[in-house]
Amino acid sequence: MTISPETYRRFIDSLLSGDRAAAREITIELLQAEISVRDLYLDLFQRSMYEVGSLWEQNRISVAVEHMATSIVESLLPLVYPKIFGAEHTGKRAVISCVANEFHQIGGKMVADIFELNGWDGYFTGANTPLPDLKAMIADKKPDLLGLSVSNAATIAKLHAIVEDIRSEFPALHVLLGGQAFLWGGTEIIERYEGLIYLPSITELESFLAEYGAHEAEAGIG
Ligand code: B12
Repeated sequence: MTISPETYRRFIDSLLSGDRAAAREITIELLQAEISVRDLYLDLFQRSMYEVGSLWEQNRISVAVEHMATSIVESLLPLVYPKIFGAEHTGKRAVISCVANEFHQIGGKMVADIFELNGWDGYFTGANTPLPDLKAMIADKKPDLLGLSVSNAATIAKLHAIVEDIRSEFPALHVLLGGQAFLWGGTEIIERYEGLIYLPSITELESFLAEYGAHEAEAGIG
């Protein structure tokens, strides 16, 4: 479903002016019109957050306005829960995490929601998760996949050590990487370790999960 330029404009204006009721109303209208979770997340929430980011970068809005817009978008994500948690469960599990010192959590939250939508249990640890605690969560939940969300380019330098540490304890665990940090480089890490996959957005994640399911069905697993 395409979001009209007028609707998008109304939405971004509501974020920048702090009109929570209007932002919520627009989201509900789109859900009632049967927009897919992917389209809502990418074409409304992600697009508007990227615009907020560039307005902030150009000093056209204050940090306070950026924080306000971010908090409104975060508060709207649960509106899709009735759609997400209705899926039949496959028994597959994913742990999604933002590593230590990574405070951007909306992308990771969306990723966890897409897992749920596809019948997985998506455990989301949130922003700034210390590595020992992340490893304890992996030991507890025994996920089929781990997703790491990295937005801050400065985190990329620490990613090798993080992946190595996780791999030494969980050698067979496949790791998905995503987030805007990779726009500035760093994807070469996937060449260094087996079972490491970079996916730029939830569109590629949906295709990946469809293929994963098909592969397992073919192999008679699951
Ligand atoms: C909101 C925001 C913040 C908030 C975050 C609060 C929160 N609750 O999440 C706060 C205020 C904490 C923040 C802080 C900072 N921020 Co900031 N922030 C943003 C902003 C405006 C929006 C982020 C967002 O929610 N995007 C929307 C989501 C949906 O998009 P996404 O994260 O890309 O996720 C999608 C994909 O990448 C992918 N994906 C993401 N993770 C994963 C994981 C897996 C496994 C997979 C498969 C896919 C996947 O799927 C998602 C859906 O498609 C961006 C602007 C932008 N362009 O995004 C800047 C931005 C990310 N921030 C930036 C910066 C510089 C900072 C600070 C360094 C600023 C400062 N000087 O303090 C700090 C760093 C803090 C830290 N240590 O992490 C820069 C990063 C630049 C860079 N080279 O690193 C950006 C790009 C702004 C800019 N244009 O300069 N920020």
